[in-house]
Amino acid sequence: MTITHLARRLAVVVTATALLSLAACGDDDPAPSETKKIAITFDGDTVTPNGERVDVAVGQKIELDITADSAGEIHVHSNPEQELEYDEGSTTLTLDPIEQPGVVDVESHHLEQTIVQLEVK
Ligand SMILES: [Cu+2]
Repeated sequence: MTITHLARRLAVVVTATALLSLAACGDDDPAPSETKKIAITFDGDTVTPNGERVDVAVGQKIELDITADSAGEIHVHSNPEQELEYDEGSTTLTLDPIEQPGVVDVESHHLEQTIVQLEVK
């Protein structure tokens, strides 16, 4: 076998591998195993982000990394709804995965503000 033949064989193997990995990421994939992390900061009467849209996959693990100047509560308008308390300082909250596509508001009722809108699809 000449060097050229060897290179060609190698190219065929590489192409086949690339096609295989492409085929493995179709649209019917289960929820990404990667956790969606959303950083949220409460400071006085303000919260950041403030009404921003965030894409998440159905069933994806969602984590809220909260920094707050005082303790409070977050309301998630999923079905069923979720209420999550956080402390002053840093708190990491894990949401129950959302299994229905749609837009889910994440709010602070105390501030009467929408923190993020989860676009679940
Ligand atoms: Cu609410």
